Amino acid sequence: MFQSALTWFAAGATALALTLTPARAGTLPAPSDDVILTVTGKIGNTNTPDGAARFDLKMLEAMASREGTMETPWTKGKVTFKGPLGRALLEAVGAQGKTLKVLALDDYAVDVPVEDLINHDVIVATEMNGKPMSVREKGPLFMIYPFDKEPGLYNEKYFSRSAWQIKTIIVN
Ligand SMILES: Nc1nc2c(c(=O)[nH]1)N[C@H]1C(S)=C(S)[C@@H](COP(=O)(O)O)O[C@H]1N2
Ligand SMILES: [Mo]
Repeated sequence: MFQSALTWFAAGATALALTLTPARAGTLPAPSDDVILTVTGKIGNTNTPDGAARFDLKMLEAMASREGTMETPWTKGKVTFKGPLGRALLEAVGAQGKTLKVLALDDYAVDVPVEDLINHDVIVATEMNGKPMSVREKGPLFMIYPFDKEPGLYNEKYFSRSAWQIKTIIVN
């Protein structure tokens, strides 16, 4: 029993290490424009003296990204979301934790397992239908699960993790 739990844990840790390739410490450039996302907590790469990783829109747009056309509970008809893969963001900050506390401008907060971003092509959407989202349109950043590719994610569990108006992510 103890043995198998250990083996299971070791296998999980290995899978995590293999899938996430953190950028090397110190390789995160400083933002040159308005900061729209701050990442803190268990991260290896920072770009401000207070130990945070801060991103402007250009920095997020430069990351490995995905675009998907899908229906969501919050939009009318099919819409196309585009943005950096959550995985790419985790790698950029050198994330070392297991859970993300995602905080929004409206003070909504939700815990998102790091595994979600490893196992699914979750994006931190910066665009809807080819345009940035205003705060009124649930921007500037909206956590979008790949409902187009994985219809099994279309349920309340993942809806609640689909935070909009994201401003801060704490890696715990
Ligand atoms: N920023 C922000 N994101 C959010 C929420 C919110 O209140 N604020 N509600 C969450 C919850 S609990 C769910 S189930 C879904 C859908 O919320 P809705 O049904 O109120 O639209 O969005 C999630 N994302
Ligand atoms: Mo909810």
